Amino acid sequence: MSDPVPGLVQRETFRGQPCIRLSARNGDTALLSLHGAQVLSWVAQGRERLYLSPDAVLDGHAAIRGGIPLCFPQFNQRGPLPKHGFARTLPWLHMPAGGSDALACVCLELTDNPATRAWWPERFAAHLAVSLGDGSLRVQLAVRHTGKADDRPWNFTTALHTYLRVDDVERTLLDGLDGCARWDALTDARGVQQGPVRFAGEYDSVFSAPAAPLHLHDGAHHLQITQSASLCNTVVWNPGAGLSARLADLPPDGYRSMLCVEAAQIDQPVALAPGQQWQGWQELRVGPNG
Ligand code: TA6
Repeated sequence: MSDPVPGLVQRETFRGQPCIRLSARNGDTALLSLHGAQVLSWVAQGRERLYLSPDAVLDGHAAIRGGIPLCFPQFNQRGPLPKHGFARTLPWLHMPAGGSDALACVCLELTDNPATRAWWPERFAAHLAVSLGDGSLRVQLAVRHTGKADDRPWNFTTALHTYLRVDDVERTLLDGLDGCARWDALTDARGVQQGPVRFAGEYDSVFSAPAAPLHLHDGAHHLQITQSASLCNTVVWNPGAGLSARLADLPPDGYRSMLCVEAAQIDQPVALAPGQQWQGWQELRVGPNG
């Protein structure tokens, strides 16, 4: 079922949920759910690049397992809010997109409302812009303090919690974090990454983000991952077989087909005074071998 909107942006219902499909003339597409402003699919050069769990719950309430969930205004359980904040479990509004040189783009908005104020009293406007380039996908979050001039500043943490599709995580290699500070969330150990990251079992680490792009090598496939300097952390997560079996919305072997590489701001929360705005983005780009 589709309800055409001018250009390369169409409304669509996917598994019962209102979504927006971006289609570029080169054949690349992206699918974005209004629930959570969550990218669910990105097809570039004929290949799906994101992992959406076949057991993901799309009921307009639950957090959706896969794609690109947005964690805001709290990462994980580092604060009093629900895990990863409320942005991923609320409906967002489709906004007219401004001028862009992307092949196709869309912008969604979430502003404070009774549901957000029940958890968090702050006045804010968040905009998530998703753009398709030639072999690339860019997701940009902008957050503004919309309170009155004499309101107090507030803080937030955030992550673009990207689930990348891989053929086999145990044969996948993530390059570019060599020399970056690393906190291992599983063992609470701190250190410095040596060489590329490989995966054999559950993995959950927060790195200081490198200035240069990361490179994901998945067999013959290669993806370049870049994030804005305003996002100072990179999180790498794979649940491994044990946690995969315990997560109700992931098949027991789901961990094999996914790797989360997240552009995040965690260690140092962003502080915004009234009228101030922050923005951060992650860009995925298909490498030379596709
Ligand atoms: O970003 C990694 C992480 O914080 C992990 O610790 C793991 O819990 C994951 O996110 C998924 O969280 P979720 O609430 O979506 O199950």
